[in-house]
Amino acid sequence: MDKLTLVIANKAYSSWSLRPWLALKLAGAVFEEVVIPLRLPETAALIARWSPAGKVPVLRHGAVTVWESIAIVEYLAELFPEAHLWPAGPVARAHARTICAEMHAGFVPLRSNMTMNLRRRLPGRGRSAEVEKDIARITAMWRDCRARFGHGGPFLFGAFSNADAMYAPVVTRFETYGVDLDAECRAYADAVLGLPAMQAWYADAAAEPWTIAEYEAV
Ligand SMILES: N[C@@H](CCC(=O)N[C@@H](CS)C(=O)NCC(=O)O)C(=O)O
Repeated sequence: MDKLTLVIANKAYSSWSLRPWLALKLAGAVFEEVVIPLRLPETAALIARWSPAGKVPVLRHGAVTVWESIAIVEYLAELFPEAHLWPAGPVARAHARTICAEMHAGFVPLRSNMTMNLRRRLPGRGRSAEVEKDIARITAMWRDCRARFGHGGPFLFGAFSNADAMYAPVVTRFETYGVDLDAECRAYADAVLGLPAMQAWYADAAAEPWTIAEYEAV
């Protein structure tokens, strides 16, 4: 197989980077990771070497370049069919793709008021009425997935899937901002947080030398 490189940003802050990184790890892929720290004078030029869109994550696979987290996890599902990054069966698969699209396109209040920050604990911060609506929608969605599709394991569709990769940064936000979860959602969050790959990402985030004042000022 051609060489795989995933270009990402700070592990402490970059929720979009975590998603395809986790999918790659859970697929058992061998890949090189390139971290470009955000908010430095050279950031834009470094990202431009990899993608004309000016954002990370970017996946390079030989001559192929894929950007946008959702497109990357789709590509990974094709590249690693044995990893079953989409659940089996058209109904579960359609549902998984739908909630991934909902995540990719939406939850703006949650994303902007509860920014990802793996090195902080800020219980109660950022909880506007709009954010509460996002939390209610996401936890209802998780409960629904677990009840309808989750029988084969602890994740949204039983075994780990791209849906878990897309919602992993929401799990970390609920940790950072101390969102109380019911037993079902707590068990799901714990399953995600307990993944060795998630623990490795947290450890790397803790060891990063960069601090971005804008993301610390929530
Ligand atoms: N819709 C994109 C969002 C990517 C994005 O916003 N990435 C941020 C980092 S988390 C970025 O590259 N920002 C560039 C910058 O701030 O210079 C995706 O799903 O991949």
